[in-house]
Amino acid sequence: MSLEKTLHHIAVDGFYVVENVIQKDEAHRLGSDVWETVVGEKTGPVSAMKDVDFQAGLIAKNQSFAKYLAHPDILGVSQALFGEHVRISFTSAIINNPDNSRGKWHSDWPFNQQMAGHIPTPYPDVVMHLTTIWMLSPFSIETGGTLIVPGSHKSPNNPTGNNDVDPMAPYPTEMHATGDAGSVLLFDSRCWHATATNNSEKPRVGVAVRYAPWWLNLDILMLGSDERKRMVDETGFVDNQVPPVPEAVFEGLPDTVKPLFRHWVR
Ligand SMILES: O=C(O)CCC(=O)C(=O)O
Repeated sequence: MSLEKTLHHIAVDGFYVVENVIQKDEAHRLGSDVWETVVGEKTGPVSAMKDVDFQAGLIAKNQSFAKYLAHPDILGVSQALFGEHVRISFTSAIINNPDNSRGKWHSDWPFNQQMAGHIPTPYPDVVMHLTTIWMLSPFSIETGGTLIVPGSHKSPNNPTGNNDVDPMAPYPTEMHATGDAGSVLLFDSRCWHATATNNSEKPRVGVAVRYAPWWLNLDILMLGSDERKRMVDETGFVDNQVPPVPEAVFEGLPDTVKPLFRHWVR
């Protein structure tokens, strides 16, 4: 894979799938491990979406995939976009169970206009956050590979912001991001995307890892931060919440990965 090719596709199409980041059998093993962590510990509804199991801050509970987060094909792209001092903002397990419902078109934080912490529209045409979805089981049309609208990252708004696009309706140019287990979908977080229906008989296991430049304020995501008190607790608006990384978990991370999480240790 060439870094230039990935950067080219992210700039022009808004997304790209890098294959074989994790060896296929190992990716399947990690997928089972993540499934065990998320579904095995389930104590009640964990996602607003029917038949999607979700775990925010997965890294605090499961570190099996941690060493790959500094893989040069992925971290190299983040650093080319944001510079050396890149940080990870989210590690979310997303398990789409068979027959889950299709989700709404949205752009990720901080471009989702329904979250308290969002960049107001119209957005400047700048990459400010990189979403990666790690395929720990095959992503195909049948299993519900992420739906994406190519080129939508160039739009100054998205369907969370009343842009006259029905968030639930199929979009004419939509496509599925597909790849074998071990592939990684990368996209500019402005890119419109949605959960697809898993029409297979097995869970589709993904881990969404987002990379942020050092200058993007992530504190609203942290319970107890002043930004969260000011913008969420005191206003009644909502936003994602990312659990902290415990000190002991941080100490056990590979040295190449520690810099990506040290801002999140509590
Ligand atoms: O699971 C997917 O394919 C999409 C997940 C998604 O929309 C998100 O994490 O924002």
